[in-house]
Amino acid sequence: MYVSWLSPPTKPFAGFEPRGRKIKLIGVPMDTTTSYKPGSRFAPQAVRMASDYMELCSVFGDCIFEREGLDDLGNVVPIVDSVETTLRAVEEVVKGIASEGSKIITLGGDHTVSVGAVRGVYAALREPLCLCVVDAHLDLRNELCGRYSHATTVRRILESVDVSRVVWFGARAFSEEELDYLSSLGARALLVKSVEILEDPQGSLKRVENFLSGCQALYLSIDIDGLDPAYAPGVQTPEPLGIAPLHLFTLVRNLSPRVVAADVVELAPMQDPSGITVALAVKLVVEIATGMLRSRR
Ligand SMILES: [Mn+2]
Repeated sequence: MYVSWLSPPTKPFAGFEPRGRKIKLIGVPMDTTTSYKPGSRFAPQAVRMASDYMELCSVFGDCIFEREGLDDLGNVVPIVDSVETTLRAVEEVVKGIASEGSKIITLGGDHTVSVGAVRGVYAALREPLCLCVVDAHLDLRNELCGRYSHATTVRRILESVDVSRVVWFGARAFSEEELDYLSSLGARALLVKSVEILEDPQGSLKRVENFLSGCQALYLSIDIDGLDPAYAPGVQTPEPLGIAPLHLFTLVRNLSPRVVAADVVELAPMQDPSGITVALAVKLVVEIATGMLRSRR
């Protein structure tokens, strides 16, 4: 049983103890594959703590999540000397949850945790996935401080999972190696750069919707550094010229009814003394869950 990998939360998200709801939340407090500022291991507990002090209706005014909530199942405990073992644990837990027909929200941890989570969803659903990645970075390097790091996340996913379409939303930190790899993906990849979103938000959101319109199962991975550091300073690898919360929340509202699983990663509470980035992460969970509860799937 996948539950054996989990340690129960001392303080569940918004007080939601498990009782057979449609959405399951798990935390993965792993930041050992971070190259710059660590600290995302503290994100799951920081988000749970802040959730006690925030409203649970969507910013667009929908209160279904306040009524229905989610099951907070606690954390996957990382194995500090083996990223692969930790990722296998995440994969087993997420696979178990998805096999039961539940939706999943994973709180990182650094972006590497998404590799386990996407593999788990794919193993359970056995159908091609579409992937939408909100991130300042492409995370397409073949190696950075090793094969598994927060800069190789999407490459490892694409190597091991049948992803029929992949979108990057808000990217602005590129290397030539990554752009070459992205080009090699051809028509199944769409890059919507941060500067394009800032110049034309509506047109950019429309491009994503059109590109993903045929997707049945969608995985949404939100690296919180996709937002501008002015709004979200509490991240492990800040990059200037990012998108605004409105762009992200509108994207989430558009996509989340078709999202089978999502994650929020790279949040570093120690870089966030005022708590504004943690508050944004709480609202993201609310917005994603609201859309999932509105889904017919
Ligand atoms: Mn990332």
